[in-house]
Amino acid sequence: ATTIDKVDLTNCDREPIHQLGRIQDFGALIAVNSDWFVSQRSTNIAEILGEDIDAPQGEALANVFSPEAMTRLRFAAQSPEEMVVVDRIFGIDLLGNGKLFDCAVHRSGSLIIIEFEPHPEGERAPQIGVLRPMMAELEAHKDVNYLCANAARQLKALLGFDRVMVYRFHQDDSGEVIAEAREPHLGAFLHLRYPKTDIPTQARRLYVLNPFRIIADVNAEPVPIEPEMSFDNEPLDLSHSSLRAVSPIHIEYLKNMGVGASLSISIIVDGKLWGLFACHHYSAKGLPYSVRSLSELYSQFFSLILERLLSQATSRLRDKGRAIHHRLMAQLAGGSPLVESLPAIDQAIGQVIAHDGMSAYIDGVYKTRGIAPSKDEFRSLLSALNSAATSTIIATDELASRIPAARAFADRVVGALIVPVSRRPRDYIVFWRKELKQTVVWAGNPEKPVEYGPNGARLTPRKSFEAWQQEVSGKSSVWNTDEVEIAEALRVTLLEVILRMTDEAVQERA
Ligand code: BLA
Repeated sequence: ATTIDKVDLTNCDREPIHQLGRIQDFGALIAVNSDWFVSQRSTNIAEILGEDIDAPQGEALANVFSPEAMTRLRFAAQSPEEMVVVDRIFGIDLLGNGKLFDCAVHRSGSLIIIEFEPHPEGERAPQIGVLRPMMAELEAHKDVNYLCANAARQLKALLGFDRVMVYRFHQDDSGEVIAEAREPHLGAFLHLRYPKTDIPTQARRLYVLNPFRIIADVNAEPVPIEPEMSFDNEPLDLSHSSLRAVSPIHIEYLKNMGVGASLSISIIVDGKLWGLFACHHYSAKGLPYSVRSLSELYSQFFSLILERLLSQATSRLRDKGRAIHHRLMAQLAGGSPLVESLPAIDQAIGQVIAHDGMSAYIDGVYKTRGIAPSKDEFRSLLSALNSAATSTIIATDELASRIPAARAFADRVVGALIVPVSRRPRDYIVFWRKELKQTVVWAGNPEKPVEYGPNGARLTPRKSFEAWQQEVSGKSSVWNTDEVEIAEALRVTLLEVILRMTDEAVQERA
C-alpha cells in the first residue's frame, strides 16, 4: 500500500522509501504505543528471539520481555521531545534467559520502535579504541583528496568490505567517486560520474536524517511488518530504523552490478549531505551493531575534519585571490596594454580558477590563450553580451543556452566565465571550459555478463555513467561560488588598473 502503484525508473523519487513496511531479516522489530502495548511487529520475532514467542498487536510488551529488560528499554526511550535519538544497548538480556541482544530504541511519531538482533558472542569485533589512531591519521591531512583517500583505506580495513568509495555530490546533485579503496582484482570506479537520479531526492533527504544504512544481503527476503497499518491507519515510519529494508529498485541496481552487500554512511558538511562513504561487498556481509555504530561515529568525526579543511581551503583561496590582486596590480600598473598582460593574468588566475582557455577583448583588440573561440566567433557574441547588465559577471556551464551563437564553437569550449572589465560595455576577459563529458572517461573493466532485473541494464553503474554523460552533454563543469567570487575580485582589480591607465593618459594630455 505505497502511495504510488508502481515504482519504475521514471517515478522512483516518489517512492516512500521510509515506509515500505519491511525490514531486513538479521533482526526483528516491535513498535509499541506510549503505554508499551504492541502496535505492530515484524513477523520474524520467534526466529530472532529463539523461542516460540510472538508479540501480536495489543499484547503488553511486559508480557514478552523480562522486567529488567523493560526497565532498561523504558529508560532508553526517554529522549527529548524535539529530536529523535536512537538509543543503543549492546548485550541486553531481553527474555531473562541469558541470551544477549543488541538493541536500538527510538521514537517514531507516537510510537516507540524497538529493534533487536543477536549480540555477537565470542567474536572479536573492533572496539571503540581503534578510533583514536584513525582520527590522528586523518587530522594530519591538509588536502581534501588525500583525506578522502586515506579515509576510504581506513574504512575498508575497519569494515572488511571489498570496495569502499567516497562519493561526492556536485551542485546539481549528480555525484562523483573521488576516492576509492578496493580489492586489487576489481575494476576502478574512481573519478566516475553518476546522474542525480541514482540516489533520488527522498533518499538524499533521508540520509541527512539517518546517516547509516546497510544492506546485508541483497538476496535475503525482506520481513513484513504486521499489521501494515497502525491503529491510526498509518504505515510505520522507518526513517531512523537500523533494519529498514531498502527500495527494491536499489536492490535491483546492486544485483545488476554483482554486489552482494552494500553499506553507506552519510558525510554531512554544514548540515548538508556532502557525500557518502559507499561500500560494496561481492557476497552477503553483515556487521555487528557495535561495528556499524563505530563506523557511523567515524563518519561523523570525518565530516567534522572535512568541514574544517574545506573552510580552511576557502579562506586560503580568498588569501590567494588577494595576493593575485596585488601581484596583478603591480604587474599591470607598469603601463603595458591589458591584452599584452594576458599571459600574466592567465597564469595567476589559473591557480584559483581551473579553465581550458581564456580571451581578452579590449578596445577592439582580441587575444587568446589555450582553447578559445576565434575573433569572429567572439564578435558574434558581442551584441548579446553588450545587452547584458554591464557590471555583472556571467558564469555559465552552457553558454549556447544563453547565446545561441556560441554553438558555432561548442566543439571546442562550452562553458564561460565572462568578466566585463570596463565601464564602457565593450571590453571583456573570458575564461573558457570545454565540455565535461570529454574530460571524464569510463575507467572500469567491462562488466561481467549478469542477468538483469525487470528494469534492465539501466540500473548499472556503466549505464548510469552514460545517463550522466547525456545529462551533461554540451555542458562544462559548473563554476562554483568560490570561483565566481575570485572572478568578481579580479574584475575590480582590472577596473582599477584601467582607471589608473586612463587617469595617467588624462594627466599626460593636460
Ligand atoms: C540508493 N544509490 C543508493 C545508494 C547509493 C546509490 C550509494 C545508497 C544505498 C546504499 O548504501 O547502497 C548509488 N552506488 C550508487 C552509485 C554508485 C554506487 C551511483 O556504488 C557508483 C559506483 N537508483 C538508480 C536509479 C534509481 C535508483 C536509476 O540507479 C531510480 C530511478 C534508486 N537508489 C535508488 C533508491 C535508493 C538508492 C530508491 C534508496 C535506497 C534506500 O535507502 O531505500
